Amino acid sequence: MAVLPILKYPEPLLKKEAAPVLEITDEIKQLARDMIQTMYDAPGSGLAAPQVGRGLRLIVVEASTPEEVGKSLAVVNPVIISAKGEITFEEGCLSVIEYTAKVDRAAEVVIRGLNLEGRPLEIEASGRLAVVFQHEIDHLDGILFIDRISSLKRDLYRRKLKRILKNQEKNQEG
Ligand code: K1U
Ligand code: ZN
Repeated sequence: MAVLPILKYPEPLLKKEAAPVLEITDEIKQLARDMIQTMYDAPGSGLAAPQVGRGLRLIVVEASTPEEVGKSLAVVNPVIISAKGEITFEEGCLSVIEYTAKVDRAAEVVIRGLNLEGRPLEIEASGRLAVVFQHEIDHLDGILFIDRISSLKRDLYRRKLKRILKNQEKNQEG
């Protein structure tokens, strides 16, 4: 298993729509394992293949209940088949540095997809897990949580990011 580098906004690959996985090969299974390790290493509670530079419809999520810590789940070609209710949740993203913001999402979702054995999966999620699934599936459509906040907040974040990157450059120059 390997920890993969995570692409950071404004990397253009993060804005692209990902392609369906046509066959669950050993390479896809290895990618899913590496994504799980990368998610735990970050640490994060989810990860989508485009975040590690692979334009494929594959996500992993940390699906633990308080009783079961460290239970992760990989979903191939995930689709939201139903959504209801509303929740406002403070989101972060491993690809969006030094920023969190409140985002409105559906409070309960049902996700369909395939597991790594190619068997159909149906997952009912609510609360934080529902938010993480929606956030990860957005990544597959090239959507970041900062695309779901006001343009004013997004502009403020872009300015903040410019300052951060400028300072990073300065510090690297010595
Ligand atoms: O897609 C991602 O970048 C992962 C993202 C998932 C997410 C979390 C919370 C709300 C919406 C989406 C993250 O994991 S952000 C970091 C995070 O949640 C975390 C940080 C420290 C410990 C555990 C989790
Ligand atoms: Zn994210």
